[in-house]
Amino acid sequence: MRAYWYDNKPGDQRETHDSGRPVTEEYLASIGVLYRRCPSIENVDELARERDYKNRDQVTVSPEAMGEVYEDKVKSFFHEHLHEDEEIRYIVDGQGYFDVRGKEDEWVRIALQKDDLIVLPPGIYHRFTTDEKNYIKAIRLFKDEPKWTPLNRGPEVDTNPHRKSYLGSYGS
Ligand code: KMT
Ligand code: NI
Repeated sequence: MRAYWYDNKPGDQRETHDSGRPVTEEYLASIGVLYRRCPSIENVDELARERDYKNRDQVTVSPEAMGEVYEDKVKSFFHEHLHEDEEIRYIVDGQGYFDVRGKEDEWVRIALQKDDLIVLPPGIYHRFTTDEKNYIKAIRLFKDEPKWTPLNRGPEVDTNPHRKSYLGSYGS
């Protein structure tokens, strides 16, 4: 895992967009984003037990796995959104970027690779993209039924109770 402030320069979302300014794991924790390196699936099982997760699935995001819808999928993952549930992702293979909003509403880019696990709290605005290698395999964990409906950023979602509760816990 490597985190840094996004450079906001034009160019494909899959480029690194590294401003050269690093972001620490402590900063991520202060906005409710938890990082764990899990060299073994048992580490993931343990965390799932602790947090009462009962289900999971595995997805591969790549042109080979998705065919002609790949480019559209990658664009749709990159729309800024939030969820009413926690989002946990464990990278099994390949790599990709999760961008999350920092306290001043600036993008933090979190580069994840094999064995990296990330917990995004409910209500945090974020987006996802593959990198220039166009390949990631990840396990998605969920508590019961998947409630992954992405709620795209806008005035209505800004006043969603889960958004307000997030800002109450982690807002500046
Ligand atoms: C997400 O939350 O955007 C995704 O599930 C993308 C695929 S998981 C790497
Ligand atoms: Ni999401």
